[in-house]
Amino acid sequence: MFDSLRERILSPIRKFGQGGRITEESLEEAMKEIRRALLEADVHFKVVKEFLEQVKREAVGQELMKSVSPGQQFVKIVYDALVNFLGGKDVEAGLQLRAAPPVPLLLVGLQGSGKTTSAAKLGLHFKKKEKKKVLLVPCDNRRPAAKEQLRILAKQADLEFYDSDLSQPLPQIVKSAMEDAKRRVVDVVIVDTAGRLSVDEELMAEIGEVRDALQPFATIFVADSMTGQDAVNVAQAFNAKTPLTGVVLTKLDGDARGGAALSIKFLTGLPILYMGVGEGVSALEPFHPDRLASRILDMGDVLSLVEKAQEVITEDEAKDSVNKMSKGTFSLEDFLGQMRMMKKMGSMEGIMKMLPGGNKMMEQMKGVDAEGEMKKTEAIILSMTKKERKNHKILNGNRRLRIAKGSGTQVQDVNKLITKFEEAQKMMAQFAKMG
Ligand SMILES: Nc1nc2c(ncn2[C@@H]2O[C@H](COP(=O)(O)OP(=O)(O)O)[C@@H](O)[C@H]2O)c(=O)[nH]1
Ligand SMILES: [Mg+2]
Repeated sequence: MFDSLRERILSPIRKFGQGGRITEESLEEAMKEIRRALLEADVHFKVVKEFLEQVKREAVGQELMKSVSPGQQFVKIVYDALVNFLGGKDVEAGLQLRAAPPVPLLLVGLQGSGKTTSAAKLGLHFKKKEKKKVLLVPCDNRRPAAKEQLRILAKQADLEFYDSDLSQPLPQIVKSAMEDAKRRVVDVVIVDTAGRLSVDEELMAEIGEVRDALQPFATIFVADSMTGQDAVNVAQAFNAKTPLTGVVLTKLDGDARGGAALSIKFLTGLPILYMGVGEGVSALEPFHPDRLASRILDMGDVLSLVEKAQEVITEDEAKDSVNKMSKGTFSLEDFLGQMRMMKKMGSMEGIMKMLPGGNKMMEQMKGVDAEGEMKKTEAIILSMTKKERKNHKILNGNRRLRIAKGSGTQVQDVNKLITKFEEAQKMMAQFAKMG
């Protein structure tokens, strides 16, 4: 996510770290680099200007040039500016459904921005996180395949589906859908609409009609982050005609440059509510400006990682694991268990990137096949007997040779794993003492 922006912003900051003090010239130079980084990330020039002014103001106000650790202080200043432009701190992430059910939500946006996918993602989100019963309503009468697409997604996410008769006028469809929603006693109704390749009068008029008939609790603009500033212009055009509530920013898993994310709130006043991070129905996250700023500056996003972990690990499993760590009875068997849980959380790369400094670690590990290493580790541990897994101390030369053969690896691979495991054990014991 935002890889190139991250590198471009961090490189001048890293230079500060080495040289100690900051001079007027080195600050100027860093500001120039950040300016270039933002423009290249397709951030709107007005936002770039304002962003740099904020950073400059803070740098002067906090007497950065007299500071003994200007690098760290500067990172904090840039972090604060990022949080500010991504939407500010202390905002509630996501959409709060404060209305009597069934709560109607309307999704609008250009063609291909991710509306239909986001309808299902949002539905699954409300179902999983808030135990809501959700009805998906297709209202895209332009592309016949869109209805089927939504039906399939509804099935994947196990959500209710309204079988719209798309030969009917759209306002009629949404009214009947709301009637049906009351009968089925659903909590949330999500209406997917048609998009165009660009904003046009007909599209706006049509959305206006649907809106009047549906009276949505929220009208959500779905924006493709890959389109950068364009997404912002379109959001502005929509907002002028049909007041919007907020934005779902999609495709942040791709090589989006960050321009849309950093510009949209400042230029339209609309908060980013959710971000799409993949094609699957569960690839949606509530948008936290502070967490994203943290990720951009490679400070990690441990909070999101913990939330992700909570989705795949039961509380008992987590407690058990912590317990063993603190008692120093954490064995290779537990190590294997942890590795398998990590696998459930997604790719090694995805997890690493959410750790502080993770992007830098990834950089250093370039060429190392992390998934392959993990498979190897798994094979080695699986080739051990139960007794060996419980107590690695008994692993003498003979046993190691047998394990290497059994797992199709080399003795040095086995040795390396044991050393790494012992280091991990030591570290855990230390952490346990600290806590
Ligand atoms: N990688 C990625 N792809 C997405 C995301 N959201 C949507 N897509 C893909 O973008 C394409 C268009 O999405 P769709 O929901 O049909 O857009 P619509 O025309 O606005 O309804 C599809 O191939 C989706 O799978 C996302 O967050 N990440
Ligand atoms: Mg669609």
